[in-house]
Parts: sequence; structure tokens; C-alpha cells
Amino acid sequence: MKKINKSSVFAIACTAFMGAFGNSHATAATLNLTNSGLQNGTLNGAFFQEIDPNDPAGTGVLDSFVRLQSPGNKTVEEGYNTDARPLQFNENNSPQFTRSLKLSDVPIFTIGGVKYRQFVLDINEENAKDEPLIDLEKLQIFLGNAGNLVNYPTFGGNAVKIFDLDGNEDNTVKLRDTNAGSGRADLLTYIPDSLFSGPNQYVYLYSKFSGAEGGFEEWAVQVKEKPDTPPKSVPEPAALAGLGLVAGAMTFARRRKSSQTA
Ligand SMILES: [Ca+2]
Ligand SMILES: [Ca+2]
Ligand SMILES: [Ca+2]
Ligand SMILES: [Ca+2]
Repeated sequence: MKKINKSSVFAIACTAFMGAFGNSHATAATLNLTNSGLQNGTLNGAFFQEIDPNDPAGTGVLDSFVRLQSPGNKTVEEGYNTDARPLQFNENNSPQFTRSLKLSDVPIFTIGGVKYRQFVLDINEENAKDEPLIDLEKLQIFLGNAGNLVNYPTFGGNAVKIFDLDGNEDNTVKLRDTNAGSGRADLLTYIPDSLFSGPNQYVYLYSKFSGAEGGFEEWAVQVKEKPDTPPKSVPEPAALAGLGLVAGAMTFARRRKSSQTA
């Protein structure tokens, strides 16, 4: 597992600052997943893993629930999923791509004996210069009591924040568009399942990116067949195998394929 990088210069500066003002939140940690080869690492309890385009375990049907794109010439984008309209930030207006998400639709994976909820990120960045790079500045997850909440970050008192990437300090995950092209997801994000407690059953995922050019970024969940839910409609794997498309397997097959253009 990759270690979290900290800027020693910045740490020294922060130590001086903390000595002067006693501010325990004055440090920042960066998890850098931009090096070549598949990268992974942890930051404030979350586990991040780049998707291996050749790993069959990384394939599946994706169901997107929030799509973000920086407006105009801006390179910062933020937003969260909800059924409510109008939207608050830079979310795609289509109910197909920005919508409510039930906790029961977020699959659980066990890593090292610990259960995690898994979210999938598809990055779309230009593959020129340093533009494939993009920084995840903020990642916050709330549990809400309805699917059409508005007014982040309070949600009118109808949602509880259960995870914050910056909960301990101002953290950043440095990412890149590893698997370029439409429908090729890049990052698996695992949040401890133990945090998803309480009566609220709607998941709200807020994220903020910088260095965001090119196409949209999109958060999704893998559609897993679970014992407590009926199997969902998925493309026939055998049909794909017959065309030799499974071997490449960096594509996450998607529902509503006709609407995948950015
Ligand atoms: Ca991608
Ligand atoms: Ca970029
Ligand atoms: Ca941050
Ligand atoms: Ca982008």
C-alpha cells in the first residue's frame, strides 16, 4: 500500500504556525496516485485504488448517480447527487446522471476483514500536457432522509455527514485519467461501512475537483447481484465475450448506453 506523501516544507511551516496559534487543523496531507503503474493508498480512513484495465474483477455494470463538469473555461467543479432541481453547483441536469442514491444500492466489499462501501469514479480529462491530472479536493458523504434534498451542506437538517476527506485536515487526492475514453472508469473509492449508520437511507456524495478540464467526471456504483435484492438487468457477458470485448475489460458496461456521449 502506498504511503501518504506529506510536504516536509509545508509541514515545517505548519508546525511553526501551530506553535504560534495552536491550530491542530493546520496541516494537509496529499495522496498522490498519479505515478505510472496502478496506484493505491489510504487517506483519512478511505481507501483509493486505481482500476486495472486488465482485471476482470474490476468490470461490471455501472450506475452513475452524479456527473460534474467545470463550466466554461473554469477548471474547478463541485456538486452532489439529488433528485431535486434546480441543482446547486456544476451537476449535469439529466435525472439519468444526477439523481438520488439508496444506501442499499451501494455495494459492500470486504478488504482485509473490513467491510467497505464502494464508489466508482470515472475521470474524463484530455491526454495532453499535464491535463490528465486532476485533484480531488473534497469528498463528503451524507446520509439523508429523502432523495430530493437541497442546500448543501446543511440540507435543511435532513442529512447527517458521515464521512469527510478533510475531517482531520485539508487533504487532497491527486489523480489522473488512467483509463482514457468514455465509459472507462479510473478509481475505486472505499469508505468504511461502519460509518453508514443511522436511520437515513439516502446517500449524498459531494465532491470537488481542481485541475478539471475536458469532459465530465462521474461517480457511480457497481451493480452487484446481492442476495437480498433481485438481479438487475445487465448486458449478457457471453455476448461480449463472443466479440472478444471482455478480455480488454476496461470498459464498464453501462445501462442506457445510448446517452453516453458527453
Ligand atoms: Ca477515465
Ligand atoms: Ca486536468
Ligand atoms: Ca481538501
Ligand atoms: Ca474533466
